[in-house]
Amino acid sequence: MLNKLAASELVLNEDGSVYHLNLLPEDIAEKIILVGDPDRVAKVSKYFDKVEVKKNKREFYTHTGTLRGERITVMSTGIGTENIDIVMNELDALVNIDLKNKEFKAEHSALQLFRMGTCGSVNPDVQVDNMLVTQNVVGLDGLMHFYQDYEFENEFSKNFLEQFPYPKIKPMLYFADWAEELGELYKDAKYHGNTATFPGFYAPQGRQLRLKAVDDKFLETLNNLGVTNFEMETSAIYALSKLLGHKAITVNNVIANRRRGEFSADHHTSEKNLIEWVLERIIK
Ligand code: R1P
Ligand code: URA
Repeated sequence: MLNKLAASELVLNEDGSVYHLNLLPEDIAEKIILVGDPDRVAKVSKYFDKVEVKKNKREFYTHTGTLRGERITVMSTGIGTENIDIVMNELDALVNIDLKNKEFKAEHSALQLFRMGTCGSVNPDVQVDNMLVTQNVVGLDGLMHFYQDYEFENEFSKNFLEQFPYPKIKPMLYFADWAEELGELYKDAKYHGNTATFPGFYAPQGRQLRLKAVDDKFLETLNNLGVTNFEMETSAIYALSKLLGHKAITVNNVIANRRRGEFSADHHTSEKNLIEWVLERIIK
């Protein structure tokens, strides 16, 4: 009885689906592509042989079907790590919790998660319209402060934490421990970078329209500490995957070079290239 979850903790819809994603266990594949933009879901699933499931609620759009005979899901997460908190916990509930009895399953199931996103580079030499796989990620968003976290340290994290000069922000670092198993998806990426994940697009990423950011030199400072690119989801995807026992990797298309002030000349074509590049490498 003790591990039976209360109705307030594991919230379900009337049809028994998980509350925000609006999905039943049979609606998802083991291989899941996560994209930020809800419009990107149909742009991905149009390559599937067939789409069997189409469901949505709020910003969470899901299509499941087959590609070259293999079952696959593509789902939008919307923007930000607070949405990733929902996506990761509800995806995990779909495979590791008996939703009818609200009890943990005895056998653990691991999902394979591929974030297919966009990012801005802060290394002047990292060029737009290329694929960047996240090797290490610096979480500057704060989500993981609310979980009992896992200890992680490598050369990059040690150097980064020793030199990080903003005392009010507490970074949490993670890394891609799945990379070696990924073959071409990992090897063929033009860049293997250190990604910083932020809780915003403007001042948190050093953008100043009418408001000033804390530091004019934010981009240079992070780049000098080894950060290659900025986005808004990967820290939570890597950390929660590790804690929940799933495998995750992020491939971002670089659409902006912040140091050179450049934006992709044709980000629609760039997005199409990203989709085709990833699909070709995750299903043979
Ligand atoms: C900001 O424009 C959004 O774009 C990036 C950021 O992480 C953030 O979600 O990723 P997506 O293109 O996957 O949404
Ligand atoms: N996504 C981000 O979060 N930042 C960028 O600069 C580009 C895409």
